[in-house]
Amino acid sequence: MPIDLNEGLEQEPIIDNPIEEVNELETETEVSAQGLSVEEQSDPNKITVTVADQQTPIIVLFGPPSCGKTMTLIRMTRYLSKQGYQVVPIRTFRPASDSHYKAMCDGFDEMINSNDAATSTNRISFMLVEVIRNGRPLCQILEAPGEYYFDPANPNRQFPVYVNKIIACNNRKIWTIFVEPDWSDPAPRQNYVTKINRLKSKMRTSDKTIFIYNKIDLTPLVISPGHVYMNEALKSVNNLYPNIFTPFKNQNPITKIFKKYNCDFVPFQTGEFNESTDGTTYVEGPDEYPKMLWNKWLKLIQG
Ligand SMILES: Nc1nc2c(ncn2[C@@H]2O[C@H](COP(=O)(O)OP(=O)(O)OP(=O)(O)O)[C@@H](O)[C@H]2O)c(=O)[nH]1
Ligand SMILES: [Mg+2]
Repeated sequence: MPIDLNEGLEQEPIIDNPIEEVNELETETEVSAQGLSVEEQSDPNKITVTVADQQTPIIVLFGPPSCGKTMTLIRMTRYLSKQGYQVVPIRTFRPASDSHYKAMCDGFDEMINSNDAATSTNRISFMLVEVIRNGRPLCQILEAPGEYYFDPANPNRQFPVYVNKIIACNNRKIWTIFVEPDWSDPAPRQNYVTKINRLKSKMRTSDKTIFIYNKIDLTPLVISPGHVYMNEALKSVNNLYPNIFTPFKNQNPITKIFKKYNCDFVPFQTGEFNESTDGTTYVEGPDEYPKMLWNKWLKLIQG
């Protein structure tokens, strides 16, 4: 896989966003912490979603519970807002009766800017947002509970209907597949690789895949903020998740000579998480990481 070590690594001043207090959102007794109704919670096949815009590519944040999908949405939203993009929740994604989703949309900006990471990730649990520049939507980003993509306790579970609906919709997809430095037991990682294999067989040829190595701060691979030993990072993922890149091998007899894999790879850090008696405080990580990811996404969005 060709990797340019210097790509996206130019230094930029890091300016912290002002931290705003979050207004308490109303919690409805009939919805779970994930914003699902009791019926949806007990049977995920009952989860209903609507993708109204069937043109704009969808970036799917795909990964197991706790790998950092919600924090990535938060980090990318903060970064893109600073760069002059608008990141806006898509209100039609969930049924109008879902008051939790409406509250998430209403409180989105406050949640994004909260330094109370734990609260934010509990509240942003299942959302479709769009990234807009000069009035034009560039992409949609889907953030959903990890257990419906891969549940380590139930690794053979089929994708629920709504995931299959997203897979089948006409929009081009940028599959952003999360990996992380350490799950101590290798079995779930192997099962996750199997799940990715299954996902790959459902992807269209126009879809793109990028592996995101989140929590890179927990590895010894960081040279300086945003600057990572890339070949070692790739090797480390391949060691932790044997054969994870195999389904993405380039089969074209000509192009495979200079492009071994049909996927991309990026290291990432959403931020620093400090435990205190008041809970977890979130301080966003270096801008170099969201900059690198956004550049890769843009390239994949454009084809
Ligand atoms: N060290 C480190 N920890 C991280 C990073 N990103 C996320 N975390 C930790 O991982 C936890 C889970 O992150 P989330 O974004 O909520 O994970 P998720 O993938 O949305 O999880 P589910 O919603 O359960 O599927 C956070 O509360 C942090 O403790 C990172 O870049 N570095
Ligand atoms: Mg989440």
